[in-house]
Amino acid sequence: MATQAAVAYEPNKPLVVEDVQVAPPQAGEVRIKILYTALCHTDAYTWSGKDPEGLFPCILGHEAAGIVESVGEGVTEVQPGDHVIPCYQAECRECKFCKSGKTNLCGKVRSATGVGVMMNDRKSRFSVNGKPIYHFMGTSTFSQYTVVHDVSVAKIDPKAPLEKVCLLGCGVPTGLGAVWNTAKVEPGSNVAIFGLGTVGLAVAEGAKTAGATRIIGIDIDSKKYETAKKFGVNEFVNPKDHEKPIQQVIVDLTDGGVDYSFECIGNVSVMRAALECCHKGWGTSVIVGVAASGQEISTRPFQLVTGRVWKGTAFGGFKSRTQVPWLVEKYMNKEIKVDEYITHNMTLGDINKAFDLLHEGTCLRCVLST
Ligand code: NAD
Ligand code: AHE
Ligand code: ZN
Repeated sequence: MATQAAVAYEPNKPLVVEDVQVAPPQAGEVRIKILYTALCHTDAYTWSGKDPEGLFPCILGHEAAGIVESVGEGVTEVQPGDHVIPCYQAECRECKFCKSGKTNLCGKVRSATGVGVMMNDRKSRFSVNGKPIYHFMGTSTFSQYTVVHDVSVAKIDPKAPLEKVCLLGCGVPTGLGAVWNTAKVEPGSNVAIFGLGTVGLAVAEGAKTAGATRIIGIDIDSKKYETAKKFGVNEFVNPKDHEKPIQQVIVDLTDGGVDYSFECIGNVSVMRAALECCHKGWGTSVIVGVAASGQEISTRPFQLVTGRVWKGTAFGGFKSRTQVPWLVEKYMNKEIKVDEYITHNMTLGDINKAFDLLHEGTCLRCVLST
């Protein structure tokens, strides 16, 4: 079928919204009519050319919701008409990873999603004038139709508003899960959050619901504090207001360091600061931000010898097909925020303007209708 999609032909060159051919789903695949897609900073990161897995031309996008249009042979868990959220972190329930009970990472299709193709024939389902266009993260949601693996589709309550719950495809679950699943923050803890974008705010919300007492937001943009208060941040530090390194500022503020810290920016120097502001003996720091190709983290090993723990999280540790529907129910029951992260609404045709907005301090999530 011919459909409108935003194609990234080269790093940083404006996306071209044009007619793209989308092939029918093959065995184990699902074609989805995407109705709403949000933009995440990871899309901007790959578009910038700094993602070692970034391939061009491609169709970016991974935070979306839609309706199943058709399914390939052997697909049993969804059917046309089902309301779904595509999941960049698959869940096959059969591989070594899924069965381990130790991780939400899935091994079934990752070797294909990392190189922009589908597992079956290692080819793309997208083309323009007969030339293939790469998939992205196994989702490619900046398109009116996309094809994904069946293990990458979460079927959700059809009553859920797709223009809101599309956010449950990435940023909000990542922040909540970083707290609930990866760090496992306990009541009474003190927490430091570096970076108060959508992911950092969702960490704050997760920390508040987990019963954290002090929730310290750290951002180089002081305007972020006002919004962050609504998500649970109750103290704020702008590193630019201090001469001392930010880790020292936080250690001094918290009688030796925080119980948990979260890096939600993608900056390796901040990752170090986030680890080093943790309390000796037990403080745990979780890396959430995605850092550019070639970047590396460092610290004195003594930081770990003396009991600090360094961790990372992908999609907040949530098992996608099982837990995204559960998160949708939590939203429907008003137990988690979603609407509050949506600051802008636009259309797919305005996607380049939406990316400009993403780099402005006032934009959390911009939802595009396709
Ligand atoms: P964002 O750009 O909206 O937020 C980043 C915030 O960090 C901004 O408020 C900015 O002012 C602040 N900031 C920048 N430099 C800073 C510094 N040196 N010190 C303190 N604050 C600073 O981004 P987002 O959408 O919230 O995403 C955050 C990161 O999380 C990105 O790297 C994104 O790629 C990543 N991410 C990871 C996962 C995952 O599964 N691990 C999922 C989603 C997003
Ligand atoms: N290709 C990138 C990987 C970036 C990355 O770490 N992605 C996160 C999700 S970010 C969503 O906004 C993730 O889930 N990683 C685990 C995985 O399997 O990709 C790079 O830098 O190489
Ligand atoms: Zn994302």
